[in-house]
Amino acid sequence: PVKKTKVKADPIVEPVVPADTCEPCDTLGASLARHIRYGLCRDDHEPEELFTAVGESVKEQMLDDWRQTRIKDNQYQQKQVAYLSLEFLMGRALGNALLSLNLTDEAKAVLTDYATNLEDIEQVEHDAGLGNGGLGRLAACFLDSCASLDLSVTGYGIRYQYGMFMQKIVDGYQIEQPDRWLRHGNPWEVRIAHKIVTVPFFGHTENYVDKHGRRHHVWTDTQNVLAVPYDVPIPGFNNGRINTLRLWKAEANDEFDLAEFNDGDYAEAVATKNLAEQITMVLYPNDASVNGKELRLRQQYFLSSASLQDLLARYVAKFGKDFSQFSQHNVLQLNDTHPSIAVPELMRLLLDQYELTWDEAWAVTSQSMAYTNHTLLPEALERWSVPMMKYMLPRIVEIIFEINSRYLEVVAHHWPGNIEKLTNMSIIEEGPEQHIRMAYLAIVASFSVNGVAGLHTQLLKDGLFSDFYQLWPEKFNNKTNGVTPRRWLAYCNPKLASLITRRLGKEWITDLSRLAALNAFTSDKAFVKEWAEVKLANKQVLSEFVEQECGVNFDPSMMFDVQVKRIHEYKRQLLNILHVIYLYRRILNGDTEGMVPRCVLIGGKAAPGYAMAKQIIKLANNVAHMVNSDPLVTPYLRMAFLPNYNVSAMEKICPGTDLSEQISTAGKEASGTGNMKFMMNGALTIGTLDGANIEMLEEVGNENFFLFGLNADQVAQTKVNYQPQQIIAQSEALSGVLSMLKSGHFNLVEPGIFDHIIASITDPYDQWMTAADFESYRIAQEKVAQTYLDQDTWQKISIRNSAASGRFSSDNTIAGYRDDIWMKK
Ligand code: T68
Repeated sequence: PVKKTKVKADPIVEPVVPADTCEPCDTLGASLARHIRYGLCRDDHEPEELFTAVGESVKEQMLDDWRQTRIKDNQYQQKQVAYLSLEFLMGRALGNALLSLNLTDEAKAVLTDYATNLEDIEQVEHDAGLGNGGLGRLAACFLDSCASLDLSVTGYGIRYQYGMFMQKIVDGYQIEQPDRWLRHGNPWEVRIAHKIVTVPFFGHTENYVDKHGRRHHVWTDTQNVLAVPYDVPIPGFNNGRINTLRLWKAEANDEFDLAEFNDGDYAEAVATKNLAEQITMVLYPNDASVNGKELRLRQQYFLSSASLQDLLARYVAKFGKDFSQFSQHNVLQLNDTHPSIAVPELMRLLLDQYELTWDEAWAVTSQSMAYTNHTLLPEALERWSVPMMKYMLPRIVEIIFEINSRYLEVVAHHWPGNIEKLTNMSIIEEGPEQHIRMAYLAIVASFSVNGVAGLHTQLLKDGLFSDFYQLWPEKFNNKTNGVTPRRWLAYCNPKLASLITRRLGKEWITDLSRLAALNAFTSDKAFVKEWAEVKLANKQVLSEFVEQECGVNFDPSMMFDVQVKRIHEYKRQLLNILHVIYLYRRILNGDTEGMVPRCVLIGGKAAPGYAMAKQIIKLANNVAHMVNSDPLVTPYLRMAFLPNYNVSAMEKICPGTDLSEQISTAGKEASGTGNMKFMMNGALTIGTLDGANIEMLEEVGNENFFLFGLNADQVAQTKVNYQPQQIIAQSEALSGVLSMLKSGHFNLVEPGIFDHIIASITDPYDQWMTAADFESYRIAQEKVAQTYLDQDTWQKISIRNSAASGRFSSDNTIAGYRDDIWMKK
């Protein structure tokens, strides 16, 4: 261990209490000993407590650098980025922190003194599941890349008491249970009580004109909620930067309790307290449809207001109330429209609190906001009811209407006399009840609007936002998603990482494009052999995990075919299940010629209110049951549904996967990011021309990718006169599968439960076009099998996939955000 020198305060700032008067922090080992002895307060500790002590001591190793980072960033030498997101799907922090701090070996050594090992301690950590899926995990990967690229980026989010629900499978059905992830405390967070801010709700507005003729707006009679920041350190990779993820917790302030206390109504007072604290109680588990609940809007405003007050206070401390420099020093990246209420909130703070004029406030706002869109699905576009918003946030609604009326003048000027354009582009949607179109609000106020993959951005420009693209083409840009190679290769796949490092050196960890050099080793027999051995070892680990979680035996000599992601019709887990049924029928019919033994793994959560997704889970479980219980079938085919798929499960899954299923209906998956994690870890992809699959295919080449299905244009054309019945009639395979399904083979004791699913496949209005792509999928799967039979070829393709994954490092993506959006002049 390195001996630390005394902490030196940065000379440019004077801390209130000089921190360099104390001894520097201990080594990890000494720190851990102290935490165990003096932090836990007792000897009979459970693994959870030991984990807490380890977490606390690792955090302690970051504190000096964290402080230095903060001091430096408060100088505003670099533009400050605030990444606003309702979701940060962080997963576990320990292993990642050790990797970033280069302390893994030291931690391993230290823990042997406690008759335990690092791996066991890591398993104890509860995932921070503060997100639904791709969008939340993207935010987490971005934080890692920002810190590793030495960018001053603060993540702002919500400290949900309950994260994403825990999924149990009972009789094949999904059961949701609360995720009490904070039960044993959270060693990574620090409560910063002196940075509490107050967020107003309800009340009404009054306005008056002062003696200088200026109009003032007062939002009064509000119910105020305290926003308490909990800071989480985000270490850069081996570079001394520790950024901050600031998560807000809602707490009741004491003021409004008082009246009730004085009236003696204790219970009422406590009830009000609960109401305030409800705001950050639970993450909404909908990943692809809006939940128009009032509480969700309260969460959005709470996050936006607290974060902006925090940012403005910091700015004012340095620059005073001259906001003309604000956008030079700050940028806000909105992770989808979820925090887009930050637009009118920033206007409100500047107008009402700092007394800027409208034009000044608008200049600040519109030069500092940037918006990322993550979906084209109409059901996922946020629209908030105006009456509801008026009641909850009256001042905010006034501001939105003012923004809209000024912006519609711009539209009218651009398209003179075109009333239809005004109606279509208005931020306010008319109807029996008015609604605010949050995406339009975000576009109008942002200097940058980006999609998350090439096709997705193109579809935004051509379709969903085409009017806006015509009006402001310069705002639109693409930023194809990426994933962090630290967590998704270096950490989760140590065997492959070590093999790569032995051949290429370790620079790939911060420059993933270097993986391209692996291509040179496809003709190196020893290397190919080692590559295959690593995969086999990882399959062994995954097999143990599947056995433990599902009670199904996955034989590592079989092909591991995996689809893990949220369950949604557009992602087409159904297509995958239909293919399993097809293989199953073939085996029952004795048609096993050329068949490759495979283990099919499906995992993912369904939104609790999404009935069809839940039925798909049930179908997967029932098919798995039939497949696995027939000894004539299992030599060729096995299937499992993995309960409670989450970040830490993916860390075991992607290294051990042979075939990655990315089979969404073209035009529906904005990008996908799981696809990239699999590719990095040497899985081959079977996929459609959708989202980032297109760019993956571009990188790796047609020969190394199993492409199938309609493209986005063909999907749109086919929709006009879609006749699945005809398609089914023409496919012997699909007809057979459907008749088996209809016969009740998989649901003998629960007749009728799959009728909806069956009907959806034959429905001419089936948006997801499962039947249309079945044959092409089946043929592509045949090709997968043939290729797999030739293991030498398969392993080479596997290497080429890893080698071609460099572009999908989130470092690359973040460099794009930095150059084109954040630092753009
Ligand atoms: C995903 N979106 C896209 N939304 O589906 C995926 N949460 O294609 C893309 O790769 C990823 O974002 C990152 O860009 C989501 O994950 C949500 O989770 C969501 C949607 C609505 C409300 C809350």
